[in-house]
Amino acid sequence: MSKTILEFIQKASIKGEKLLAILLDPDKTSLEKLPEISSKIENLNANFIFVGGSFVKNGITDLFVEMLKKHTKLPVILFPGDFSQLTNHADALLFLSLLSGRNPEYLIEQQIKSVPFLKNSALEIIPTGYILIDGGTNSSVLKTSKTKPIPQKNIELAVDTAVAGMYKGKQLIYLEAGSGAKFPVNSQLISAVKKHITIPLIVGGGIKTKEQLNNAYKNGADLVVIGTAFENNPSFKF
Ligand code: 1GP
Repeated sequence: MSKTILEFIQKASIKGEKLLAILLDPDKTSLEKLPEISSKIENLNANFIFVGGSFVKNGITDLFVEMLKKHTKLPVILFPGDFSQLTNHADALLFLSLLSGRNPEYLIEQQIKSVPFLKNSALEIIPTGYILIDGGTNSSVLKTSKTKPIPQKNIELAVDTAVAGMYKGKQLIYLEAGSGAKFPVNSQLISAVKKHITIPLIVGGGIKTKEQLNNAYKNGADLVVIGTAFENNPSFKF
């Protein structure tokens, strides 16, 4: 048995077992629907529920996760757009640094602002290097962070950014094409990054079909995150 969520992801990555997370945005998911949504997520054999978004209204994540936990046994992992989205009702937190950007607010300021909360919290904190790749849309990460994504073609820069993240001590690397991306992160980029890191790789943004999901897995994603496709059609089968 893994003691922590990070350990569970690390072991799966070593064994080549592929993991799935469904992302719920508290701003777009009504509390009344949580029982139905939770059972649909469990039917998809997802491993985790991620909760977060770029523009979530202040304070609603706490109640959202508290209610969600009443309806699911799956671990809930916070994937916050900012420090106001922290809650002790979750199991773990992706402690994100936006390594592709050059905005200090998302490299270190938000992280410092989260400390007064985290100092008194039992949340598992998972240091995560977050890398925004151009998904062909003005994603909300791009708008909020006011940073430029790495072009899909610039594989070398994506690899070097991921490796720098690993050297800095990140435990996970997250390649993000942005929610609702037109194009998910391409195969060559995923496999090049995977080849150069020894920590687990998360891939998300714009994955809408089973084929795209399997493609991300085949090229080295250990954990894939799906938000919009599930939001638009919770009965969708991956
Ligand atoms: C998680 O932002 C993504 O990495 C989710 O993207 O909403 O496009 O699935 P989608």
